[in-house]
Amino acid sequence: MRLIYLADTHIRSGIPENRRDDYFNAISVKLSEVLHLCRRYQVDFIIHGGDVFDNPRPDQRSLDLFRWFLKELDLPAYCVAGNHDLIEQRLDSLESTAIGNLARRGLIKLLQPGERVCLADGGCVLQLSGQHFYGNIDRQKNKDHYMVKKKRCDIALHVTHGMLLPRAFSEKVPCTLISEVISTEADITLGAHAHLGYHEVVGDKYFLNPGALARLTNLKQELVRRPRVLYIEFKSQKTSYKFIPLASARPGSNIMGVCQGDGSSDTFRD
Ligand SMILES: [Mn+2]
Repeated sequence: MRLIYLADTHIRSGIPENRRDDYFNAISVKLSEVLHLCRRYQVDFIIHGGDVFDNPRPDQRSLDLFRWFLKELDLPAYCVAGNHDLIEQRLDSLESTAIGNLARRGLIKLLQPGERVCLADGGCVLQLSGQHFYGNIDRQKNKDHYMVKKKRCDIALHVTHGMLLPRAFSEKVPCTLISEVISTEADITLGAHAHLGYHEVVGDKYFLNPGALARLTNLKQELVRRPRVLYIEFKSQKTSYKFIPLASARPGSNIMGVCQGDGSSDTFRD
């Protein structure tokens, strides 16, 4: 079983405040490259970690782009909702959002809280689960939403859209530390929301976030970060993965406006 994971595409037709290129064209080209990678690596499905759109009810051009991507992909697309996919960060708004609509039409499959999807292939049973974003997800004392239990599977993979981080980013940004969720039974936890990404291995547990496909924040790290996706392959005895930088992503210095913060002040945006 092979998959590609991408996150935080923030599809929108307007130009974000920190960009000075044709943002819509940039995200279109990146999605084309993701399609190319899916074919080259012969993946069985993709996972999107949320913030598909920059807005819960995007304009037609943005909707058309993502629908084109799904049609060309022609594979199952599992997804969790990000904060930008929800109205006022309310999980009960999901039904009336663009990704809620795509799920109703069977174009994407939302990984609903508490649900486990079992996929079996070549002697490997994969358990797939996810957690949508919701307001205050990172202020809960109970970290259960970031954790999952394994049931009759070889590998468990849990996808989350929240501020899961190896280290605190800023006192002003609520987060959940990987050390707080280390009792999860997920072999791989896929992160989103934290746009700069991370790669943490604790014992035999992997916490992987390739970072956002879109560069939107005015953090100086965005000047040097290359957007990437994560490729994972499950075989009966062995799981392997690699981050794949997108060749089509232009250097940050060519596309970003003035970047000044390093995240320690309130320059952070997700
Ligand atoms: Mn985001």
